[in-house]
Amino acid sequence: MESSEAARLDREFLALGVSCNLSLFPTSPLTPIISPMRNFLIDTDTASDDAVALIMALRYDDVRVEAITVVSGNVPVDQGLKNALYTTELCGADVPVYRGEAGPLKREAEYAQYYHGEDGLGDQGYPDPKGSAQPHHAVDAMIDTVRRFPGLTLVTLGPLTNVALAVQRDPETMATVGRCVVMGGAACTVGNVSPAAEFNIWVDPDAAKIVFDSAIPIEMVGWELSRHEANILAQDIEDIRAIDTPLAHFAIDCNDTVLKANLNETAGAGISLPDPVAMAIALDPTICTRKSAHFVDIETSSELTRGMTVVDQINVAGRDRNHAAWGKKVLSGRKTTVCWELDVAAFKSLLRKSLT
Ligand SMILES: [Ca+2]
Repeated sequence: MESSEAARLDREFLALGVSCNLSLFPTSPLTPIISPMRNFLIDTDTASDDAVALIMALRYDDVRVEAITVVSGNVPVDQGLKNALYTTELCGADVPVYRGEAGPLKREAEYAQYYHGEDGLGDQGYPDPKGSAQPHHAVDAMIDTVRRFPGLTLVTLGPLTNVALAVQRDPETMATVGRCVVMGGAACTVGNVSPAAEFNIWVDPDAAKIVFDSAIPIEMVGWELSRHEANILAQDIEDIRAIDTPLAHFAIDCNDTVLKANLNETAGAGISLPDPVAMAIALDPTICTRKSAHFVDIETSSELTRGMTVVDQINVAGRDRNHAAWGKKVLSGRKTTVCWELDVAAFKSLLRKSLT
């Protein structure tokens, strides 16, 4: 069977909520163990919306989070590590957390503490986590986890530095990822860190290009899906507060600086939650109500459009006149699934359910 065909069948299988894992210690080396659980690996620059996304995955019925890998992004990597550990402990989850790269492949680290708070969790004075990171590097852990759970779902919530290094080190293993849901980019629309680019891709465009050029089957969830009515508005905040659990209050409290910054920065009311939107689509693919596959390339050299996710929306990249810029991508045949529309009510419902 062609590997792409196998990957397609695996993805369809996963969409049915069933995964086929090769255990480290199977009863027979050739007998796959059918598990009712879907295996997730989450790469995160853990700040406030990442924390909410982690809760959603950790509390979802048929999903087992096998590993959390942390990368520099919204906050420095050690702060993100603390936040990821704190969030898993809030959920009572026993998931290994790994420290990854402290900055982009070729550029200086850039953070978004003006948006998420100095500690990334709204500066609420949360205590340090009780646990600590695993001794192995996140990139090693990522490759090892993908190897152990072929067909797993990789969800990326931060810059793609860790994933790019894993692709460079072991492209064959990384190509066995079943789905890769990327929170990142802005498909044919404005950016949030520059007019052209969204933060995760802008921070490390070189890494994003490596990942988008790879054989990993990417579903791109741009930040525009988390705008406007997808914001957690005053009534949504009231509904979540009314759940009255520690997780519900945490989800709102840790986004306190986001609530204020969102209003100042984009004149948008409410809390913007890009990572939970992407996680919702990873957990329940039907929450993305319109998607299509396109060639997508990442701008790495221009200062004006650094980190722009250029989507061949109307399929013109293959024309002769575009050969210099797009020929290599078109020849590779590697398209990205772009998510265009969100079932907002289903997203918010899933979010509330995870906080009960
Ligand atoms: Ca994030």
